[in-house]
Amino acid sequence: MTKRSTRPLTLAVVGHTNTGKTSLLRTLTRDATFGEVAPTAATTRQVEGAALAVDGRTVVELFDTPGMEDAGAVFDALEATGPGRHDGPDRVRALLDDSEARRRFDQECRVLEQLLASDAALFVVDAREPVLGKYQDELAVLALCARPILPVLNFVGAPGRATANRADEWREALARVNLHAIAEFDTVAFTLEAEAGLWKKLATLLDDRAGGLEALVDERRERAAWQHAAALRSVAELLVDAAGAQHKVPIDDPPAARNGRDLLKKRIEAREQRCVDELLALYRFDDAIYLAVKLPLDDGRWTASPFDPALLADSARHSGTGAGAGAAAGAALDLAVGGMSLGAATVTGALIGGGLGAAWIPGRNLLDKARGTLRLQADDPALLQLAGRQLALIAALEQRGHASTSPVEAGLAELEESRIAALRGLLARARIRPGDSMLNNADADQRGSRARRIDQLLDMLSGRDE
Ligand SMILES: Nc1nc2c(ncn2[C@@H]2O[C@H](COP(=O)(O)OP(=O)(O)O)[C@@H](O)[C@H]2O)c(=O)[nH]1
Ligand SMILES: [Mg+2]
Repeated sequence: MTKRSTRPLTLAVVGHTNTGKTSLLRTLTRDATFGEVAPTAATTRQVEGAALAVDGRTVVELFDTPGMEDAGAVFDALEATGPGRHDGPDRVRALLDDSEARRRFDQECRVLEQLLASDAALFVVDAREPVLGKYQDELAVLALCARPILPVLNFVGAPGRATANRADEWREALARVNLHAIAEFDTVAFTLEAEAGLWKKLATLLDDRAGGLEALVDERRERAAWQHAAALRSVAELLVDAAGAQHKVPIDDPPAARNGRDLLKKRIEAREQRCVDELLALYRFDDAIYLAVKLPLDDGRWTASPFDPALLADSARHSGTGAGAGAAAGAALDLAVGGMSLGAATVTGALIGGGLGAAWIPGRNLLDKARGTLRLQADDPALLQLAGRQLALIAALEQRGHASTSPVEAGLAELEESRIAALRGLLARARIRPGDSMLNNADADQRGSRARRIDQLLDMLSGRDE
């Protein structure tokens, strides 16, 4: 039996400046704040490490290194130490021991030192670049360290979202220097499969490490499944709270009624933001440094309200709620206020549209004549809007590498018609239970009907209700 090593596998992340070495570490560690990433040259000057653990045990240690900038000159210096006289690593050590060379090749020496101290290297390539001589010089220098090297082709996009690149040219050039196991992994357009592929390729080069790397792949998969379930639960909780949320407004006072409607909107918007915050934290995109560079969700906030009329019209179209939110809510109100005073008609006219019409609640009185109040709740287009954008946000975060610095682009998730029908049914049930919404009732029983409502929505959102 081969002896399985239990000490962490140490990997030097090497390559030319700006190929995405630091970005690779960010994405593999799910840490958007690791090191410094910039489109300018030589942002990483020191060697910095990060650990990947499974069940509290470090499996892989990654070391970020400065870019090799003048590998050609380093190669010449290595030749000058006596070509063929010693084996590769001895020649590299001789160079590292030479104080003059160390001064001249400060950055390169740090890289070589780290590689000699590591079990293997991830050689990060910007696959959009042609295979220039300087990259071949780098490979020649790195090869002298006699460590397994896994080239990682970056800037390739994700399967189905490929960006223009020269991956084929690179594969050919790498094969010429006997590098046949190659990973394609874009640090920005993330997929779990590409990441698993990287670790599996590495395992082929490091036989006695296959067990630990497999455990890492499994852990990543389990974590992703767990995160997905937790994310859907956040959305289900949001929907129960938003559907049940209600606000009573006076029948005969349009300004007061509008004011009440706006308050209800604000409470639901704030509740949606809480869900956004939960999702960002869950997928570890919530760090302050990260938020400073991430924009469309402006600073982690939606730039548009779920009650934005244009968005609502869109979601009404998608969800088959008819010509528009206003029309649907209006029809329900006509039923509810039939035979009411002119005052009620004026108020409802002032309120209808913009996502907080007053959805008619079967079996209950929307209009409380005795108290002179009208109860407002979010209507279907507004709630479907909430669901659609949170689901889109989940999808966007699951395909986002932690090296991304561009805005999160999350539109509205498209739901199948049968899903929408099921969702509307569940929302209608949540709507008639205002006591289950935390927005009305901070003491809502977390294990009673609220929990059942959330579980039903969760089953529906995760497709378990079929
Ligand atoms: N679009 C895209 N940009 C990337 C990718 N990897 C890195 N970048 C960007 O490329 C630049 C250099 O990345 P960095 O990680 O600092 O490179 P390093 O010098 O090798 O550490 C930064 O602006 C990154 O945001 C990628 O896979 N796709
Ligand atoms: Mg760097």
